[in-house]
Amino acid sequence: MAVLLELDGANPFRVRAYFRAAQVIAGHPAPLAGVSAEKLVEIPGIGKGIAGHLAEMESSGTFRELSEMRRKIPAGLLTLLKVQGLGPKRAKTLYETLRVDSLDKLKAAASSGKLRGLPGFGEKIEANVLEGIEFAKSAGQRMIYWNARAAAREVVSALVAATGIREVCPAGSLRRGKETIGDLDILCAAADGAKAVEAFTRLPQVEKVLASGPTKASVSLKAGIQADLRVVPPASYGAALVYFTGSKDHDVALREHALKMGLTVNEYGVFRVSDKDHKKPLAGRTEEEVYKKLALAWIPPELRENRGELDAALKGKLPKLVGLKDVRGDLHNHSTWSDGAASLAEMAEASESRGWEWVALGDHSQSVKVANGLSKDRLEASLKELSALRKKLKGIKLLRGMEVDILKDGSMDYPDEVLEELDVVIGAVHSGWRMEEYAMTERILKAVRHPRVHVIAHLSGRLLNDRGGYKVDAEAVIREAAAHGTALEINGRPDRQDITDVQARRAKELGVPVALATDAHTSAEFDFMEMAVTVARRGWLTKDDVLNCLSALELEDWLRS
Ligand code: DGT
Ligand code: CA
Ligand code: CA
Repeated sequence: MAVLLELDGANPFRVRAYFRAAQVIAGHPAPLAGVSAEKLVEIPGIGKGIAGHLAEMESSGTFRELSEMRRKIPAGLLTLLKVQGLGPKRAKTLYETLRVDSLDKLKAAASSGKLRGLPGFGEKIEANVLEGIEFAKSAGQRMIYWNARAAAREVVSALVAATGIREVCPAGSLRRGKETIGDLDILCAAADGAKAVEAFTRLPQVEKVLASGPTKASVSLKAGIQADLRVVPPASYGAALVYFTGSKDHDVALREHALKMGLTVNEYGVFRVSDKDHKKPLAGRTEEEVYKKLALAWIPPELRENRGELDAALKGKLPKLVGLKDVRGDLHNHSTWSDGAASLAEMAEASESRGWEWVALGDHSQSVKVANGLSKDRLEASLKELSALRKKLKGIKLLRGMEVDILKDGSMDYPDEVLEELDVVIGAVHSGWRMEEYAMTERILKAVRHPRVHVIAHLSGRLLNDRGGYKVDAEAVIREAAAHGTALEINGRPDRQDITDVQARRAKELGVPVALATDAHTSAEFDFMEMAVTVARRGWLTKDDVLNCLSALELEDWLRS
């Protein structure tokens, strides 16, 4: 509403009131659904008008004024806002002066140099806009892994329930754990393909059947992603699983490797090249059997990207990948002391009931005002609370961690004597995102070198399908981290997932310890550890590469060192 009002040239105070309300609601620790209007207006930033809108939204999903504004403002104008560097003011200028209301028109205008002369623009902004367009175009088309996995699980269990067929498995990029997923590829072993296809196309999760045949079907799901089903005979289930898990590059490399042995491999099995009609499969029932026939160890799906996994499998040098069960604690999360929704006590108890041996309970530092960062005094108070919790909870080692802002000049958001009191210091950038790459890199390098900083968190600042993050020379950071024994974090929030799989592998190569983090803001979000583990596995990490696999004593030794 605030954005639409601003685009409409409304009174700035009115615009600000909506922005503020949105911020307050997003940052409010507890859900506001079901809260009465009288209680709502007690929250600073929420007035009577907005409380009324909220009530309307609860019953109808929207409110009258918003629907009206949506009709008034061209939808194309909102698309422009997806481009980094274009706020409502500039978007409005573009629309009013050049009649730009789509990304294509924007691209045409920017590439022909028409933006630089407009009020509020310049050559630099024009260049940023061009760069931002490509990202905006691709954003939103692929689904974030975590959501795709939830959709796939629902479909798989419904299909199993409907047909009684037990061998159903999501293949494709989902099985490989890629950060985003183009479509779901569900593989099913059954003698009667038609029966499985029919059950699949009739699932309540299906929005529309796009195609269906005797052994395969394509549908779009209500969850907002396409799903392909393939049904294969049980005797070729393993070969089909290899084929449809991919990646395509892995499959191609596998076939080339097979040919050198006088073998061919396809979705039906492994055959001798001389067996032209593919009459006698040498393997096919299971994946293990297929890989074994090709003189390879079974390759975990997360590694199947043709990044050296065949060679490693051939030499028996595949890494023993870290698993969720190797994780003994979390290093980065938030409580109600800052912008989390659960108290320190709840977060501690939830960690203990997960069977973790230790947990570093964290929050935001003072400068991060939007996230209710802790002043020194509030930090002291939280430390007292934690000491009391330590006496109560004997089953888990409680540490105090903080996500400390790396300020624009590269200094930390607390003085050293405050950092001294913290068990785990996680440095992260939350402001000044538009910095040049070299300046941002210097800023972060300074934190990497800081003797009291243990971990650098979310190194890119990106949000998948939303924003591209800031510019930083990640290689320089990884090298400096290696030199100073600073760890780098894999953030398990599904829309963050940074550092990436490739960067994690690079970190491992240079001996940089990797910290897995849930960045949980509720106790349920400790589940995101699994997301972080998936990225770690794609980065070839073993438990020796990951801080979270240390025992409490080992971790404390490492933190001290
Ligand atoms: P996505 O859906 O874009 O996230 O990525 P994938 O890897 O799931 O790709 P998708 O859905 O097009 O295909 C699933 C798997 O099927 C892929 O990983 C390998 C196999 N596959 C699909 N198309 C081809 C193809 O044209 N050639 C070969 N060799 N394999 C293919
Ligand atoms: Ca796919
Ligand atoms: Ca597909």
